[in-house]
Amino acid sequence: TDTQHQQHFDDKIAADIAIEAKDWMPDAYRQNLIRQIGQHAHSEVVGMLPEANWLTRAPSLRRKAVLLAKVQDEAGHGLYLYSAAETLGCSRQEIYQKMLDGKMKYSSIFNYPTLNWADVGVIGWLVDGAAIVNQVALCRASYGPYARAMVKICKEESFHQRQGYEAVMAMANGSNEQQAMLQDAINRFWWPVLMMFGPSDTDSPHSAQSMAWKIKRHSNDELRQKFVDNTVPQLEALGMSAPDASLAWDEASGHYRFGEIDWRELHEVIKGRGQCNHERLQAKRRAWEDGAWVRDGALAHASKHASTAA
Ligand code: FAQ
Repeated sequence: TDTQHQQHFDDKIAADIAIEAKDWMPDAYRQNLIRQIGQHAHSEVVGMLPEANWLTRAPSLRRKAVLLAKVQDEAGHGLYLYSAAETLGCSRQEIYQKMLDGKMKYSSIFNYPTLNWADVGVIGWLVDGAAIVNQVALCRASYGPYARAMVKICKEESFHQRQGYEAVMAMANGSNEQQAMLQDAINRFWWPVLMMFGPSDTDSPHSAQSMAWKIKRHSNDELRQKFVDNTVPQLEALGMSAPDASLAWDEASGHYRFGEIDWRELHEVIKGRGQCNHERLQAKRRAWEDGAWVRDGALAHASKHASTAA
C-alpha cells in the first residue's frame, strides 16, 4: 500500500540509503527533483554562453585550448544532468522547451555580461568556485542518479576553478592595467556570485522540505558562508579586494562577516529581468532552431537503421 511505500521511503532517507530510479518515491519528491536537476542542467548549458563569447579572443593559444575544454565540459555536465532528470520520468525535450519558453529557471549568474578577458578568469575562479561548494554537498543528495552525476562534475569543476585562479593570478602579477581590469571584474561579479546560493534561508520556499528529504544537506546561507570563508584568503593572496565595506573576519564565530545582499536584484534577475536574460534565451532558441537539421538527420538515420535491422 501507499502507506507501506511511504514508510519504506522514509526509512531509507533516515538511514542514508540512496533512492534509485525504479524505487517508489512520493510524487512531490520526484517533482522537486525534476525542478532542481532540470534547473541545474539548464544552468550548465546556458552557462556556456558567457565564456564562449571569449573563445575567439583568448589571449594565447594555450588559454584558448584550456577555455575550449572547460566550455565543452559544461555541455557534458548538462548531458549528465538531463540524463539524471530523465530517470525521474520527464522528457528531456519537454524540460528543455520549458527553459526556452522562460518557464523553467537557470542560474541567475549567467545573466551578467562578460565584458573582457578578466571576466573569464573571474568566472572560472569565483563562479566555478561557488558551484563546487554547492555541488560537493549535492554529492550526498538522497537521489542516487543525481548524487553520482555530481561526483564527476565536481572533479571537472575543480579543474575549472584552478584554471580560473591561474588566469587571474597572471593578471594580478601583471601590469597596472591588468590589475585594474581584474579588480573591476571582481567588483562586478562578487555580489552576483553570492546570489548563486539562492535567497536567504528566511525566504527560501523549498529549503525545509528539500533538507528533510536530504536532497539539500546544507542551507543556502550555510553554503554561501562557506564560500565566503574559502574565498577571502584567495582574494587577499591576489592583492585584490571585494566591493563590500562590511567584509571582516569575526574571531568569535570563526567566519567572515559580510554585507547585506541586494535581494531585489536577485529577484529581478530570477524573474527574467536581468541584463542578459533576453540575449541568453535568444541565443539558445537560435541554437535549437539551427540544430533542427541535425535532429532530423539523426532521427531519419535511426529509423532507417531500425527498419533494416528488423
Ligand atoms: N538563480 O527555495 P529556493 C553551474 C530559484 S553552477 C536562479 O532556495 P532551492 C556551473 C529556485 O529555483 C549553477 N534561480 O530553491 C557552471 C526557486 O524557483 P522555483 C547551477 C534561483 O531549489 C559554471 C526559487 O528561486 N547550479 O552551472 C536561484 O531549494 C560556469 C526559490 O529558491 C545549480 O543549479 C538562482 N541563483 O535552492 C556552468 C545547483 N536561487 O523552482 C557554466 C543546484 C534560487 O520555485 C559555467 N541547485 N532560485 O521556480 C540548487 O542547489 C538549488 O536549486 C539552489 C536553490 C540552491 C540554487
